[in-house]
Amino acid sequence: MFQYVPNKLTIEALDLCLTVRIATPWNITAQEMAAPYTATAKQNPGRRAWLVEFRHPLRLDANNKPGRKTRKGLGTTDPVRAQELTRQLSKLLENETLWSIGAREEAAKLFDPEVIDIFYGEIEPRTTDARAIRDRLLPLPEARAGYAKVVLVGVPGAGKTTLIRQLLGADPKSEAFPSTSPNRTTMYPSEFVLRPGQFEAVVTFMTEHETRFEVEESVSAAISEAADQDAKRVARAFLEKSDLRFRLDCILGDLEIAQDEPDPYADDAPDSEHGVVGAEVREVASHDRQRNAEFVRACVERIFSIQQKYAQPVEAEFGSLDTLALTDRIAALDLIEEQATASDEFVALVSDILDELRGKFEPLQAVGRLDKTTTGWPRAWVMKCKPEERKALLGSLRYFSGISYRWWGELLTPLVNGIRVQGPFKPRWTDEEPRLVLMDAEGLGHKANPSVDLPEHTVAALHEADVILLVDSAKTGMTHGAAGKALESIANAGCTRKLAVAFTHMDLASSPEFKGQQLLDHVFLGMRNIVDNELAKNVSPDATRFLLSRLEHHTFFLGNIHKADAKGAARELNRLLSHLTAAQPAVRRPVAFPRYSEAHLMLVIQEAARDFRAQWHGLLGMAQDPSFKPRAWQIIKALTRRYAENWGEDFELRPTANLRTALETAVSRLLEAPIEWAGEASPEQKRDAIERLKSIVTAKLPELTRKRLRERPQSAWRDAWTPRGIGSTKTRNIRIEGIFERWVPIPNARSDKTDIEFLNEIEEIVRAALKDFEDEVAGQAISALDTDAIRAA
Ligand SMILES: Nc1nc2c(ncn2[C@@H]2O[C@H](COP(=O)(O)OP(=O)(O)OP(=O)(O)O)[C@@H](O)[C@H]2O)c(=O)[nH]1
Ligand SMILES: [Mg+2]
Repeated sequence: MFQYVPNKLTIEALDLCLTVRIATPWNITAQEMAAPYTATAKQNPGRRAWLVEFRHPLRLDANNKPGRKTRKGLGTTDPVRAQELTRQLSKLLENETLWSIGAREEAAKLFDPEVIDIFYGEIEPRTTDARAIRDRLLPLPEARAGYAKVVLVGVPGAGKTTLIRQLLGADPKSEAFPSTSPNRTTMYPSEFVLRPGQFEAVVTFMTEHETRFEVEESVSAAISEAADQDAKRVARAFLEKSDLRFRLDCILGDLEIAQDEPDPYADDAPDSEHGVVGAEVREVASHDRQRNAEFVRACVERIFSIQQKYAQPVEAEFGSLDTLALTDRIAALDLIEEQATASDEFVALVSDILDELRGKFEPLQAVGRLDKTTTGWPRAWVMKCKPEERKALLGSLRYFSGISYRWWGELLTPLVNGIRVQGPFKPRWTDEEPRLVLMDAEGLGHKANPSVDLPEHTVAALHEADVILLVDSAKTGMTHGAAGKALESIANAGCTRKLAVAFTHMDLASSPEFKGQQLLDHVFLGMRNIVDNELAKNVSPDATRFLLSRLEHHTFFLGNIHKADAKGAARELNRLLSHLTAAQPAVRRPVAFPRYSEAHLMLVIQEAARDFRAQWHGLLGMAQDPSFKPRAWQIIKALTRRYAENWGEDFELRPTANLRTALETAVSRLLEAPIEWAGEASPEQKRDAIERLKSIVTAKLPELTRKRLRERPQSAWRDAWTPRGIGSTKTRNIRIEGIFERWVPIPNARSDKTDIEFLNEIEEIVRAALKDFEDEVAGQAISALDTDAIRAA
């Protein structure tokens, strides 16, 4: 039987406890585990849609055993069809030879597509294929056709989306699209194409599998909160995830119906009524609000009852939660959560919530076209319309991008993972019809960690862009840590030549001391100081000079852009527009190539590995580091689950991004310091060569870090996730440190094979880039010789 040992357990004793605990009565029994896999058709109470419940042999449960309980929609309301699909799934579950992703094609010959989606959808590698869906349904115009691609980056609230509204000519009052607000607003990639012709839009959604993961996390966070019997706090934990990203309240509505609640997100609520094509959108009707609130209340009640049921045996074992010391209370809550989340009641509640979410897509059947999976989960929403139907289109799109409280209970924003809109958009302050692709994304930095490293998709966007427009508010003037970090990443990625900066909020920045040109100089000087302090130290003085000289000509000062007429900003907006539309990348031919020292490479990698490891020693609480404070055990645990199950990087802790950034800094430092040059080159040509090399090498680093820290150690992440109960936090941290020790070793004189392998992988990338570059220079020289020979002939 499980022995309760207060505090100070040794790790070995802990592992023993965990093993014994697995046999406690509230875990899955041996009989259950041995039972053959089978599927059962079900319906959630009060719903017509059929579901199927089964244990998935390839998914691990909380005890790291195969057979996670899974409940998925069958995409039908017909009982006969539901029974037939369930019978087929049972057949698949009987046949062990089909239990692998490689057997999918074989299985597809034997079973209906729904069955294949249900079984294999749970184990498919998770890719960020939403962009691919958008590219397929509405491809971006090519650069050849004269479309420059502008990527906007900046901290939340900088004014990126407000500037996009200006470029689209979207009226802030009557159209209010895309959504803006003083809070964190844009949450997913949004692409806008200014192109003559019809309006077209594609919205892509999270998969059912991803949505279930988010809902599970929300319900499980609420279960942890439920110990204190405070319904409001439980509802908050359930409806608002701590990162404010997956907000169930937007979709489900709130617990309480506050008709006159002041709207905290005022900017996206247009003044006038708006409509969707063929239907009218109004505020959520009061009977709908009532129904939504009842649903949320029922969920909260079910969360309390699950918590109570599973708290009982744990409290009987440990003593009442109120009386436990902090570490024991944490361990007890962890155990309760584990038992609760493995229970039938939990699976049923999550499934019910997913049914409710699925129902929220129903009104959209009337407008546009919903592209669905075989089991009926929406994959994308597509709409085309004439130029004169613009208002209606933008009205419909607000379902997917709005956050206004007025529409809580009907919005789908948290389920969206990308939007692309194309059409004859045009700013009000010009007669031109610009051709542009504008790419907006989530603000940089995280609520809990403002100086967080850039996510992988942002780095990919930097490489893809023709112009990188760093937007910042003149009120704060780049003082936010993430803005400086972005500048540094741009310089390290060799993308300085694409950089431009737009300061917004100039209307709020003026003061009696600073007006007119003085104000512009003041704002520019603020940025200059940051660049001087940060970049000169972290990149190189030469790279810093280059970046500043670039910004002297490519900084734009904008104010009042939240107003339709953007009073006073027209001239500067036009200057910015000309810069964006003219931004086709110049083709630069290399004429000389740099040489580097291998010893230097070894030193910069050593430094990068040391920085990364020190950062994580701090985050895991293994060493004191004022810049990287220890993170809560729940956050570390959530991270291990994300890596163990291969979920995306949208989380406040991102080891892969940290390693990638450390390596970017390292290779940038190396490439900035050649020991010699082969061939004659001017300072500008040398600068070009270094920028090119940095761009080629850093573009390869995301793959390297993903493989090292996610793919290869995936089972080790699972081992780090599984510990539960007393002392598990320490065990988990030790296991994570073990992963880093193995995959990010600090090379030294006693380095072994695995350390050398790490060095070699990076060296290989640098070497390949240098070789290609050298070949290109040689090719140039040969073609020059040929030209001379032709001339001579
Ligand atoms: N006074 C004034 N307000 C502005 C200006 N530009 C933007 N704003 C306001 O600043 C707030 C933030 O603007 P957003 O465009 O939503 O900021 P964002 O950079 O897209 O932020 P995220 O989506 O959270 O990353 C909004 O309330 C805008 O109305 C400006 O030039 N002057
Ligand atoms: Mg925004």
